[in-house]
Amino acid sequence: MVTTGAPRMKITYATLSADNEELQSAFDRAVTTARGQLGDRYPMLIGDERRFADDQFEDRSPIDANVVVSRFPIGTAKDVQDAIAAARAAFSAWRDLGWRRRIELMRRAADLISERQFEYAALMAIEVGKNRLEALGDVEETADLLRYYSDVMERHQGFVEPMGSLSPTEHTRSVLKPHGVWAVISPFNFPMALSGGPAAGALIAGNTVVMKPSSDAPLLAFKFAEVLREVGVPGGAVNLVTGPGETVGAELEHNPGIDGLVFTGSYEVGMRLYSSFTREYPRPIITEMGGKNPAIVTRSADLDEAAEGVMRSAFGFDGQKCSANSRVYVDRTVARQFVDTLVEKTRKLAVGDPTRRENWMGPVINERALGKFTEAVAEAQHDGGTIEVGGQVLTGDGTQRGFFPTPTVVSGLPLGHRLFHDELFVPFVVIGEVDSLDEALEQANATPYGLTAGIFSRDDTEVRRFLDRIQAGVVYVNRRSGATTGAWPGIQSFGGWKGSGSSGKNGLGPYYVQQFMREQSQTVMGEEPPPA
Ligand code: UN1
Repeated sequence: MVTTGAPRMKITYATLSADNEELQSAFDRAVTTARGQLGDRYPMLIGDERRFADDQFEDRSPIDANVVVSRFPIGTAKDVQDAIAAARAAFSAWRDLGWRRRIELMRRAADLISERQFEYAALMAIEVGKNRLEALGDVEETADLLRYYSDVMERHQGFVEPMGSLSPTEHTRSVLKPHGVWAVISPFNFPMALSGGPAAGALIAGNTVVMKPSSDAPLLAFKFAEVLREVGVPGGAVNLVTGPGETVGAELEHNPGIDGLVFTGSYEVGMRLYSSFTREYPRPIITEMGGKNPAIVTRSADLDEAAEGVMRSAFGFDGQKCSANSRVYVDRTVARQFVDTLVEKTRKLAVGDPTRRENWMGPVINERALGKFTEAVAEAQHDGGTIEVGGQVLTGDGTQRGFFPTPTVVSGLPLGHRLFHDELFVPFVVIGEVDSLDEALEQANATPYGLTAGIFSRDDTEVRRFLDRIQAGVVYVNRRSGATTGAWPGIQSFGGWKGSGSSGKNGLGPYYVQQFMREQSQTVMGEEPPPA
């Protein structure tokens, strides 16, 4: 087991470097072990059944498209229906187990995930192309999500709140109760945290779940579901189906046996789900969608800090985070110096096989993503932009078997250009020059998105103005470790305003678990209050 002797150093997205040799060699060992498991067949999890299928799809590595990471069933509508039936059958027992017992199981699962951090991170690095710190962070974030949501449930003692009384014989309380069965549809970019976190929120609240991970990254969601079963979460409480959105996703969207849906992914899919899921009656749906996250650099900024923060958030995991920084509004008087510093830092980034210690950036997830990158570069050039650095696709040393863009900084495009507004999900950042903070804020807010945003300024009045005016659910001031990225459970809650998210309540934060419950007001007449 690779976890034996693995160092216990907490790795978050803000961990800047790990020159801990013990950690590095533990990760190298884990990669070797992970390679031995590549190509394995996995089942769907439906009730207590492990359901294999003859029709399978291959989950291939973006580092080398010849490498099959895992094989999963191409699920059918019938598989989804069976999973929903299993989840419905398991619901009342899971609810009646009580929140104390549920969080006990979740905390045990969290510890198991932390123990296996290296094993899971190595698989993830190969599956989606994350570097080691990002992959280790994703796994540990998942464990902390379980812990944090458990803590919230505990702090509120299961959300039973005594209310006022209009007479001595009237006793009222407000109780939050689970809905039933939730679908959890998750993306490739945080394969464990974005499948495990939402599933944990639903489960801790007392719901049962049917998970459907991205076909680009089903393996870590599967590992998560397996851990839950291992610690004793009953089979029917956590189900997992795999396969295409058009069939498997569509069944989850339309089946009336689903009581709530939590989705993380693109704006287009999220908006479609948002309206179709509530067509019959208002079932709860939580959507976390995209971002076109701005950073503002004022003339008072520490430019080295700003360039470092932008570089990390624009290019970390190749810009494939919905929190990624993809546009910068910089005061004209410091623009040249800022861009030069950013370019200098960007040139130093090593791109290549991200399972290797020396590479900070790996591939984008698939050929389509690479196509988006090359199109954006061509469009920027065509429309008069300057490619300050990057704009290339690597081809040597085996990289031609994967999808490796170079980190790209573009200046000189008009502020109204599409590349300032459309989310690309690739390592591509556009720089716009502005004359004032107000102009920067106006531009920053002029998109349908409102997920994350950052400012670099040493002027308190500017900072206050930014905090007052910026339209985003997660904001950062002078953050060298990431201008717009790197939220951590219980530290920064994470969610979007406007077109970036539907609920106005963030994940990773104190108001998340409650969204998986509905309120009941209970008034009981009598001399004595009713038993708890
Ligand atoms: C996402 O990319 O969908 O703050 C969300 C961050 C991460 C974002 C994850 N926690 O950078």
